[in-house]
Formats: sequence, C-alpha cells, structure tokens
Amino acid sequence: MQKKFLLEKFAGFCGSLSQCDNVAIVHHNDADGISSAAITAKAVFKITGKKPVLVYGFNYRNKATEKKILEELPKKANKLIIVDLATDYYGRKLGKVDFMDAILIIDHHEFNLDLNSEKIVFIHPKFLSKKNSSAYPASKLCFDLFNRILDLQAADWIACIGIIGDNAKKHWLGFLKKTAQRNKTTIKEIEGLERMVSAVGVMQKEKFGEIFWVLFKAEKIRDCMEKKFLEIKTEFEKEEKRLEKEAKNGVEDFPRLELEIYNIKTNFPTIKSQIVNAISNKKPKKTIIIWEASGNNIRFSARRQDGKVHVNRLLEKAIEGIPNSNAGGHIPAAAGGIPKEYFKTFRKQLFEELEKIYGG
Ligand SMILES: [Mn+2]
Repeated sequence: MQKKFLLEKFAGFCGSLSQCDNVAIVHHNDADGISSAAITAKAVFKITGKKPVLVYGFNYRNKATEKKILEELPKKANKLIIVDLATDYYGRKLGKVDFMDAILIIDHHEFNLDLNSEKIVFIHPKFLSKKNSSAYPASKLCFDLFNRILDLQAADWIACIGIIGDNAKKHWLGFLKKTAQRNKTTIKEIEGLERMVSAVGVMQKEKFGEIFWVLFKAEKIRDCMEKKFLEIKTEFEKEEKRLEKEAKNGVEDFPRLELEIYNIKTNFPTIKSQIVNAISNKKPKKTIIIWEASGNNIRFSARRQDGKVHVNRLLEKAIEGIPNSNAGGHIPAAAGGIPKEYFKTFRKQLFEELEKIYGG
C-alpha cells in the first residue's frame, strides 16, 4: 500500500465525517488502546461536533463483549473506528460488520492480511514509517494521523500515556520531553498518569470505561488525577511489588537458551504485562516468559528486547496444533493462552523452537 494513497484514503474518511454520522470506537483494553480511543474521539468531536455514540474496550477472546458489540453496532452506529486491535484476529470478525458505511482501522500489531478495501481504511506503521511497528504505539499513530488533518496538539500528553504503556518510551524520548515542556510538567508526572490509567485497567476493569471519558473531556493532565483513581494506583503498585518478588523466587533459569520462565498467582491476570516489562527492561538480552493459571487455561506473556528471538513467532510455534489456543503480538512483546492440559506440549514446542535458534 502506497503511503501517499493511504494518507489520502485516511483524509477521505475524515472528510466524509459529518453531523449526520454516528461513530462507534472499539479499542484494545489497555493504556495504549484507551489513549488511542480518547485521541480519536477528540478528533471525531472536532470534525462532527458529536461524541462517539458507542465506545467499547475489548480484549481478545472476550466472547461476551464481542457479541454485545456485534448486536449493538447496527442499531446505533453507521461508522466504525477500531484502534490498537490486532487485525488478524479482529479482521475475521469484520466480515460481520459490512453493514457499516465505512470502517477505519488504526493498529500496529503484526498482521498477515491487508484489510484495505473500498469500505475499509487500514493504517499500520508498516505503510508509513521505517520504525519497527512495536515501537510505534497506536496512540502515537492516531495522534500523528489526526494531527495532519486538524490541530490536536493539545492532546499530545494522551499519546504519551500509550507510548509509556506499550513500553516504547525509549523510542520517543524527544517527543516525551517536548510534550512535558509544552504541558509545563515532567516526564515523571506523565509516567504517573500512565500508571494510574494502567492500574484501573488491571485492578478495576469495570471502571476502565470511565477513564476513557475522563481522558476525552480532559484538557490537561491534572484534569485526570481523581482521588478514586489514585487510590487504585496505590493498590496496583502494592500488588506489583508483591508479584515481582514472588516471580523472582520461583524463576526457572535456562542460561544456555537465554531463557527465564516465571510464574505468578494473582487475582488481576493482566498485571502480567507490567511484571514482565519490569523484568525484561532489566534483562533485555534474555527471553522472558511469565505465565499464570486462570481457570482451565494458562495465560502467558513473553518479552525479548534485543531482537535475537522474535517472541511473537516463538509463542506461535509453541502453541502449534494446540486446540483453543492463541498467541501473537509484536517482535519484542507477545502474549497468548492455551488450555492447561496442554502446558507440557507448549513447553516442549517452546524449547524445540529455541533449540533451533541456539543450535542445541
Ligand atoms: Mn498498542
């Protein structure tokens, strides 16, 4: 897909938006996803004078939300914007939403299928930038795209929440610094805000929707700092500390394969991302895997920051042939799940794949 043509297609989508449209936004339920949605909603509001009629946070494999989305969409909205959701998974569902007038997808996960068509505008960093896609969070991409069409400068700090949440800070230090200056604050304060947003997403998912509206309405960082959210952040940081310790105590270390496997037990399964990021940021030359049992399933996250192992491929290989399994994401960061009775198979295939790389 040609860059110029794609940007024209994007401008065409924005140009076609009017007061008569009812826009729905579906976003990944994490810091990058919700920031992408807030930036997008601000842009839609500037263009149409209307708030989005529907906003859904969505996690992969959440069948209940998926069903609700597909039921409500045709009743309430005629245009759909999907942000920060892997299209290889979500793309298959898009067949079911061809009743929409137009669809805009902005995402940065690895993909196989280019969804661009007459009705669908699909924008991915691969089409626009030489940057590695995982280093170009969806929130920054949304910010850059809409900022071409209208002045969104005032929402620069929201893009930073997504950048920090997706562990891409080191790729955007200049932008973070500039944003902190323009907002008369520090990078540290913006990091605190990201922690607060992630804390609500992890600890009290039911309140995460509120965060979207807080970000959407906020004009500046301090408009978001509500006491009830800051209390959740304190709880979150306590749980994080506890789990980091627990993980370290039970680590399985495989030095020859530069592999460390961690296990945690928690009531807040999505906290895995934060724990594995914290470990991996200290050990960029190790493949780090963290897993936890939830019901009949094992869920896992993997990280590798020097690029020697592509953890999205690694996990995809490790789940091969396992029914009801899934895995995917980015080269340095990926996640997935399997039914727990296949944990041995998963481990066996994981080691086999690593042996191929390390020549065992
Ligand atoms: Mn993302």
